[in-house]
Amino acid sequence: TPRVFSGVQPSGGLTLGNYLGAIRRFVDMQNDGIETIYCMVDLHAMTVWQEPDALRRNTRELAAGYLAAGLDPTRSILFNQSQVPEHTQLAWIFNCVARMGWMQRMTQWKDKAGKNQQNASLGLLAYPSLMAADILVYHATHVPVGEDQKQHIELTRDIAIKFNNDFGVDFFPITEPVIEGAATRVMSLRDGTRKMSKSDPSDMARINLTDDADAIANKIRKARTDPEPLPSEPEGLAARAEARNLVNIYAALSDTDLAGALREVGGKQFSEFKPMLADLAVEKLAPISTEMSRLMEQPDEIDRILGDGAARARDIAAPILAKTYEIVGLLRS
Ligand code: AQP
Repeated sequence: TPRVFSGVQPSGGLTLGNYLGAIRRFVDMQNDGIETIYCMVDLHAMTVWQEPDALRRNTRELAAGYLAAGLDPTRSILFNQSQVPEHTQLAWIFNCVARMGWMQRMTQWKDKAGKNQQNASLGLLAYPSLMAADILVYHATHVPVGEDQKQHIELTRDIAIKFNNDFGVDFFPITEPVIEGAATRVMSLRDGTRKMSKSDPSDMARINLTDDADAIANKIRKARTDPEPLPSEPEGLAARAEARNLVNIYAALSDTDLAGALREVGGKQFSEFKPMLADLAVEKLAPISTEMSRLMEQPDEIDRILGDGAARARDIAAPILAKTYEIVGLLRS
């Protein structure tokens, strides 16, 4: 039977990229009646420096974002990673299964570590091993993610395969990534070659789920574009990264694809298209942001939901970890 796991880092406010690429898909899978487990991966966030107060606030804000977007704590398990110690316990075993070279090949490691790799945290290098543990400690079969996480899911599969081979067992499943929809890779509003990211130093590069209508309209108005009108076919966007990104966002928000969106907006100038996009974004995001603000006024309720989710997550993870310990020969008495 399928079991879905995914997570988002509380490393800043949620972006439209996180929403369209991941969280909206999480909600769809929950509503399809699949068993769904969604995590706030606070231990991943701290692989780069986080102010303790900001980490606490961002974890609650992420929980509020999950709930406001439609995740239901009675139908999905919602929790933060550090409250379920089985993740780090399994990650240690995976650190001993995975190879250094696998980690060093990851593009996220190269991007985030930058030129001075010697000065990056050891946690940042080991990130994919903890991610494999997040997934496999539940024997999850499917992981909805944005395009940027595909490489890490492949590494999760490699770790599962090597573990099963090394110990001669058929224990960990070979997890499938689920990368679907018009917006698996939402790009920066300032640079169509970079992905929209929470940690981009420029706030103008992203739409935050907490942005108000004026901020959204302003960011879309100032978004980088080119002088040509929109084409009528997707091929016409091939060499126009910024234009393609805005039409992609429009398509995702109106539940269609690039071709469908261009049937509606093809031929328009940006002066006409941008206000349409801003109106649509406000229409879709305002209810989420209003609900997030309401929930953020009830931190105790959020903490209660996360505590309850962690207890339910541990009920699944603990026996899988115990079996793993037995397989590898860690003595229990
Ligand atoms: N721009 C994006 N387009 C589509 N999907 C995206 N995701 C992130 N950015 C985009 C998806 O959101 C999920 C959670 O991401 P994450 O928080 O675990 O880490 P990330 O991919 O590193 O996201 P950010 O926003 O860029 O965070 P920072 O700046 O902290 O690194 C994942 O499924 C991801 O694919």
